[in-house]
Amino acid sequence: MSLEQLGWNDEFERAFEANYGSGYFPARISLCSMSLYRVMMQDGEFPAVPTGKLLYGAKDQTGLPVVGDWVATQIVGERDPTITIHGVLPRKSALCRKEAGIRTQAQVLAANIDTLFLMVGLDGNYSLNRVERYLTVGWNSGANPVVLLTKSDLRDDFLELEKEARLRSNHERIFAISSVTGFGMEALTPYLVEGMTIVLIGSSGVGKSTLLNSLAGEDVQKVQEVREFDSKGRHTTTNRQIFRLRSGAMLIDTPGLRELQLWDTGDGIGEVFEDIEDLARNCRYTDCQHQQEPGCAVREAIESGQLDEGRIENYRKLMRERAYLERKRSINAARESNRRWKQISKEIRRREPKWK
Ligand SMILES: Nc1nc2c(ncn2[C@@H]2O[C@H](COP(=O)(O)OP(=O)(O)OP(=O)(O)O)[C@@H](O)[C@H]2O)c(=O)[nH]1
Ligand SMILES: [Mg+2]
Ligand SMILES: [Zn+2]
Repeated sequence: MSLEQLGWNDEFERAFEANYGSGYFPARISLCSMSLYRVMMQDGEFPAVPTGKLLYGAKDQTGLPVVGDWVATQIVGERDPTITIHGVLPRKSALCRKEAGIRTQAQVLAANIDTLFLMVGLDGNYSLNRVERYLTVGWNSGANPVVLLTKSDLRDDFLELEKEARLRSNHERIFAISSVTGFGMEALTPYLVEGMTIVLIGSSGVGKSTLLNSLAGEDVQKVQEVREFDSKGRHTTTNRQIFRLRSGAMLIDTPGLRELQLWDTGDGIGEVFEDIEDLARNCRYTDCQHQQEPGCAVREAIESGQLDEGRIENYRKLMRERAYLERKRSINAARESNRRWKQISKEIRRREPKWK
């Protein structure tokens, strides 16, 4: 298999070039499960281990290899050769979220992806707010976000819901599909092209592994029934893994997410809520909160029925989340610079000549 078929391009080649002389080979991470890795290279797929230097030298979590990453590897040992991972090449795209829980840390879910399949189930848990949230996070990844409304066979109004979602989130690439009846699958064909990488994102039970199996034409991943009473999944998939389809496209199956919180403070919100931001330019006050202020163009649009009330509420919620995240990050940054300063002053004191 050629590296191009695995997604290699000129940009990666340029970034890697200097390494060839020193006995390193490029490879792509195909499986990431706790600290267990597998890599794909010209000769096939093999287990690989990151060096201690890479694991403990990384400045934070985001420096560690994730599924989809291109890495510099070496083959060590004669009789029982092992592949070691020495470094991660700059990513052309990365899906990042705020790590689940209370810590303010980025978590990279997958790297070097061309297309995101952001999956939202049309069953019991369906929510338009989730579609907007996923799109907001997705826009910041650098990959092309496509929303799949799954399990369209479970309700009759799926076409209306598809239309409503497209309208409300200002996004055309939203498709209702069913892995059971095959409905809507042709919409995915343009993305399933040789050398392209697509990642499946969504909560547990939404049907990520089922879609993968259906596109692969065989059962490559285990799937499990969702809980009857609330449509929640059972966290069946536990690692992130690349599967190559017959078309040559690479599909990354991932474990279900409990939450997809914003991380990048890029302009994902502006992309999804462009209409609101356009309207806001006509508000009388530049810092208008669109609550009760006079001359508020956003409220006017809601009152005239031009803008959905739920949409503005979700917009506010995501903006609050972003502001919170920015505050937390600047506190963290201040702490870090404090810590470094203390270290430096300690060092200076240590070096100061002792006169007495
Ligand atoms: N009716 C219907 N059921 C579906 C569809 N796609 C998946 N399912 C069912 O949903 C359940 C969960 O599917 P999975 O593919 O395991 O879900 P997942 O997103 O991989 O879940 P995790 O691995 O836990 O993150 C299974 O019982 C599937 O048969 C669909 O299009 N229609
Ligand atoms: Mg799964
Ligand atoms: Zn306003």
